[in-house]
Amino acid sequence: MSAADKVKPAASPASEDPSAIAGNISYHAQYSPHFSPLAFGPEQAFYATAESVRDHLLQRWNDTYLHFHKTDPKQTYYLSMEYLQGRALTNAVGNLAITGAYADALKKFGYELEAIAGQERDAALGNGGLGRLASCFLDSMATLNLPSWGYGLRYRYGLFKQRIAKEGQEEIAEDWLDKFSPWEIVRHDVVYPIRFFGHVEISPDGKRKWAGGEVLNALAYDVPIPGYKTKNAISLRLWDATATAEDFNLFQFNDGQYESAAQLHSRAQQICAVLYPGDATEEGKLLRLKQQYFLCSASLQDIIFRFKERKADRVSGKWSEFPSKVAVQMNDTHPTLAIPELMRLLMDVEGLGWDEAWAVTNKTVAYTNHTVLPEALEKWSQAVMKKLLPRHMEIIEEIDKRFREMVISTRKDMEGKIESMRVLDNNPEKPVVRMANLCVVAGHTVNGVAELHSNILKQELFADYVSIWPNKFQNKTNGITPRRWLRFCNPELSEIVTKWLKTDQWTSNLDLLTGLRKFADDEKLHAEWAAAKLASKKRLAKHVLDVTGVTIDPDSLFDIQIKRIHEYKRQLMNILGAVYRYKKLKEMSAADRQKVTPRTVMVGGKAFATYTNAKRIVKLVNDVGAVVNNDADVNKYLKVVFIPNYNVSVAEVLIPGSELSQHISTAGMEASGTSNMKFSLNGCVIIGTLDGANVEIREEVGQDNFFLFGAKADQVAGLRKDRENGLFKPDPRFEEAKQFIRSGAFGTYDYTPLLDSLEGNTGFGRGDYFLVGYDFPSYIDAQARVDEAYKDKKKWVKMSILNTAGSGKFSSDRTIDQYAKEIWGISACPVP
Ligand code: 7GP
Repeated sequence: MSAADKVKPAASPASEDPSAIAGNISYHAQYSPHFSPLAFGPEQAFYATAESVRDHLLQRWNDTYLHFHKTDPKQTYYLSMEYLQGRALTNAVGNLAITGAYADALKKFGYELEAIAGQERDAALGNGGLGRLASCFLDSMATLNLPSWGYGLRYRYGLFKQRIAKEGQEEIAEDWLDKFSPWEIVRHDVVYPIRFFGHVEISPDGKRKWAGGEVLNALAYDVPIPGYKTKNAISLRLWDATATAEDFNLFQFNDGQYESAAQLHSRAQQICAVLYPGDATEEGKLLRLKQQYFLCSASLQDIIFRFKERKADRVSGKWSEFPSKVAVQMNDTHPTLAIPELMRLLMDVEGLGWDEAWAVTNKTVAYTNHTVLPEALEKWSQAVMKKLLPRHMEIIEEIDKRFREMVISTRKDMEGKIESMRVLDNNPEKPVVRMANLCVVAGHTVNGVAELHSNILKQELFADYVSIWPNKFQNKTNGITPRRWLRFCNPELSEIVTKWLKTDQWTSNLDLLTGLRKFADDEKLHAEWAAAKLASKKRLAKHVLDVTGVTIDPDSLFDIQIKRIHEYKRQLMNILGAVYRYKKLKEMSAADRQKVTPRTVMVGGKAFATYTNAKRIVKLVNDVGAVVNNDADVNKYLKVVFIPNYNVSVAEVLIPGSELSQHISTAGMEASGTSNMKFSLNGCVIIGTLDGANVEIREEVGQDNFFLFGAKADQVAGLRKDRENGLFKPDPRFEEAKQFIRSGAFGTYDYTPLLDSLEGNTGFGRGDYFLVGYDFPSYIDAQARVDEAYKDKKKWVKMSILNTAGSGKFSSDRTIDQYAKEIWGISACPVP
């Protein structure tokens, strides 16, 4: 039956009355014909509903654009290669405060809003924490009415989808755009040319200009981002790469040379095909650099266009005004090319001299570092850079030269350090451009993402620069949006929080959560709190059954670790702990087993396609699960489940249902972590090391409500040295767990290389660099404390409440407010 058979179509979206909304949904089913007219199943209902909601968003987007245009405030542009937006429908109606109206409207078609929202595919244009952070930031920027936009790429396939097969993880292309995304609006009038390759031309007056090569187009797609309970909606502008009809060689085509006729079109498609294409080959490296430049060039051309658009007299310059109107934030080093690109546009296109262009660039760009892992600090081959971006390479060389001269002339004492501080590494074997150094030299501010991480940046990674620019370095502890990560994903707990605080204002002022502390012993609250948790655990158990076929017991302790699989995050320690627990259970008498706290250990996360050890870890978790879960002696006391295809919408089911979550990285390695904040906000207790934001979470929730173990960051270097000197004595429990796996207890797969990575002398990529062996005994002890604590229900619920109560600091509203005041210099500009 068609939608119109049920409800008469109505074109206007403006009303918030359920009947009018139902009419508008019916209208979209009818007149935005993506499907044939008679069908109106849940999928069709989702698209029609989303398009109806989009009408509301567009109205706000237009009003906001116009308002910013008129008031001409300073605006921030967030450049990021990643955004992990997840689903948008629940969030959009929630932020617009029209959830009830849409739920009622859908009932007229016989549908539940929650089920319809579940039809949506995740927009998975990100890899991990950095990408999800960018999405949380957009939500906060819009909510705080800040003039700000995000820029990214519109990947056709995003990050891969993970499937678990017999051999372990398999990657398949993510099909989020296979049908279409109802949230994006293509802007056919926002198109910029992007050049690659070519050469530098020098005119008679000495002016340099980039010419030749090949030119593609960047075409804008806007995803409106609504603020929470405000009229403001900002933009996530995603660039797609296109070629024109002129680039299509009709002559060749008619001559049967189909592929070469459309060569440029196919190259355009490659640019936005996937996030992080494999970079083992030269082609792969070139493609990644193309992607980065594509994002930077299109965004900066757009920023300059808007700068001019907002005041007529900017056509002829007034460039010194630019930094008072524009702030550019580089989300890690991927958008570093924004620096030479802004220099190029200012000098070669707008006619500024070097000093003037440099002053403008320096006052405009700032850099956030998200990791200290050496392999993630980008270095691009100078040869590749010269070939793809010859003019930018000249500019980078000049920046490098001027930096050296500055240090030599003003800081004689630093001369010995210059080589490692330079932008260029001219090592004849492998000359490279160091992107992080370029960001530090050119940006006005550099920040880390948690106190500990920012201190490590200042004391280690960027220590030499601190002595030159002591005021350049800041900390901005990460945050998460409380709307998506509590209000919308955990309605049961949200209601309880609102009821006890007697206000729902905590959704935009998360510090109000401290008000829960005074009820931490209240028995009534305990009962409600435990009931909400149980409901979420049941929902989670259903998800696990649906996607893995494994039945888990909602009365067992739900213990979760979800994040990208990486040796430094130490999922291997988690699984070794589970193996040890299993072995002990097997050795116990049946009577003793009954005293054990039943546990369900869940692990989820994607391993990068070429990261072999990470993939072995995925396989191991699955193999251990297959044995443990089918062992009738013990599976009442322990289950081990690998959750496939971890993404934002899976997190929204897992986090509310969690009781213990693991944030167990080697101290000093995890810049911040943000899922730790989400878990804690949802009343989950953390077992963790003093790493990243764990340190601050523990301070806020209280040390009694956090299971701490492991080496501290300042011990790590010494422990590695000791190990190198043969001073490390492994704990027998660690040996026992490894030996059990080696014995073949979990199948015939060869785990030798994985386990060997934990043996021998330390060194990167071998010899237990991440100190699993050193931390294992204290980890097992901490887990034993968890088991004991869980037996005391009252104590556990109190810990849970105090975790939520102590989470106020970790709102991304707080983080963004600090960026706005302390880095960007922007202020709120609400639509009246
Ligand atoms: C991550 C960090 O690993 C995580 O600790 C932090 O919470 C998050 O950024 C947000 O700041 N880094 C990445 O996701 C990443 O890809 C390499 O870093 C550039």
